[in-house]
Amino acid sequence: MYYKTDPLFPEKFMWGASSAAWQVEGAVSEDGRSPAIIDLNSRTKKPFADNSIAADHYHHYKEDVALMAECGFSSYRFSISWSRIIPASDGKVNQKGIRFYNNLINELIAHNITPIVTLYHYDMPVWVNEQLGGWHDRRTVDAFDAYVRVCFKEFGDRVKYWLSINEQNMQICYGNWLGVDKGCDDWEKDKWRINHIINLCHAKAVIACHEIVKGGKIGPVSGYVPIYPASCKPEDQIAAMNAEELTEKIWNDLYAHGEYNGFVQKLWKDQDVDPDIRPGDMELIKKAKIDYFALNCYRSNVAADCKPGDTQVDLQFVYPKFPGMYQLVANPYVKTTDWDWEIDPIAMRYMLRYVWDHYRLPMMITENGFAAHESVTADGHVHDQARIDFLRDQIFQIGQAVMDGCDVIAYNLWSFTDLLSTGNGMAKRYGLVYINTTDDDVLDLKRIKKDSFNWYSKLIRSNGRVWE
Ligand code: BGP
Repeated sequence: MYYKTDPLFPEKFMWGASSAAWQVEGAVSEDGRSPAIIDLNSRTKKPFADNSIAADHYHHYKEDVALMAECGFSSYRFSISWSRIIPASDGKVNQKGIRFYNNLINELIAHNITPIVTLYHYDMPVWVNEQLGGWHDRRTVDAFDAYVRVCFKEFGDRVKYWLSINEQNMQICYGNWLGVDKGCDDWEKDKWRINHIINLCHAKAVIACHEIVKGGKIGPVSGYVPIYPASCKPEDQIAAMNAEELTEKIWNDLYAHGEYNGFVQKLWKDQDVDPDIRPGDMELIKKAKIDYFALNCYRSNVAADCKPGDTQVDLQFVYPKFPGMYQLVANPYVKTTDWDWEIDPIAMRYMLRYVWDHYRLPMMITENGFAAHESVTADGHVHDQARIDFLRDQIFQIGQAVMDGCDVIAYNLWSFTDLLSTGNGMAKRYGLVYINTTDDDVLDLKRIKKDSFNWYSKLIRSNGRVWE
């Protein structure tokens, strides 16, 4: 529907930005933190920088929070590093890790910024992997439960918005890229056992949050890439539905309804997969009632029919084929970023409508943003008009979705400062604030407000009314 007026955002809408511990903090070996698998993974991404320094937020958190306040933030979504809190298999809590997050949370609250905390954002501690078998072994569920209970007890008096696991769907869909497939003989089958163990961890976190945190709310974080059919050919529509199931819906149905849906159960039967569901598991999952969906959305995809037996020729990463299910194809109607990500603001409205229609739960945007190669110009500024254009169009569509009737409670863009990209180092910059560092040289890590900082500040201080 086309509206006659500009969008109106709810009165208490939360505006802010998002980060993940391993991508922003640095200080990987300081104050008792032990290594995470993603640290090792990031070291294999040369010529990009690894995560040992990143944006050095660990040492700059006060300055960063002051800048957030200057911008007018009402929320900040960040993650806790598991191995900073529990660095070893003896399960002892690292007080220096607790102190860091206490300081950060207190600093945020002192500036009227609501903390939204992710418990797990890709950073499996090495000790959990080596000594418990990581996602392959159910002992990890207990270790995770112990970790999240520490977080709820230590921080739950001040943190009321919690997120369980970041992009479980992406961890399964891109297991190789994120290093989740380590130790698997047959990933296509093993991934469903791993997925089940992650589901148990998610359920434990939801249950423990409701038990321990007074007034606490919690939900999963879905990595969401809306999928359009390539044409009105009926086969393309079914292909798009298959893609939706295999990349998002299987997970979201489980979070919302506490059950594996019929599609995935058929798939397991067809492919002879045993996800190793044991007595009591589904009762636990059913008990874990989420309060909202957190959604990460950057772009969209297009799916077309793909016959069984159709084989991949090239472009496996960008346009993969899943014979008998779907294939991804290019969208001629949208432009792309420097990294070939579709620039599609309407995907945001589509996603919110879709998730609202299916689950009727409040939603918060926990990631959305524009990456570019950037540098400081001769005048000492970073002029990022392309990011402003991107954000304006995306946020406008969120407003449209709100007018459509969707219950959206927060928008946290990715990212406040530049930080380490999952796969493209410091070269892929997302921030409203430039960090003076490169993949080759750490430089002075100075914070420089980009033009988008000022634009976003005006928008959020007017609760989404001033767009210029
Ligand atoms: C999301 C992840 C983030 C972040 C973002 C951007 O999927 O949750 O951790 O990295 O994607 O991705 P990238 O850094 O690869 O551009």
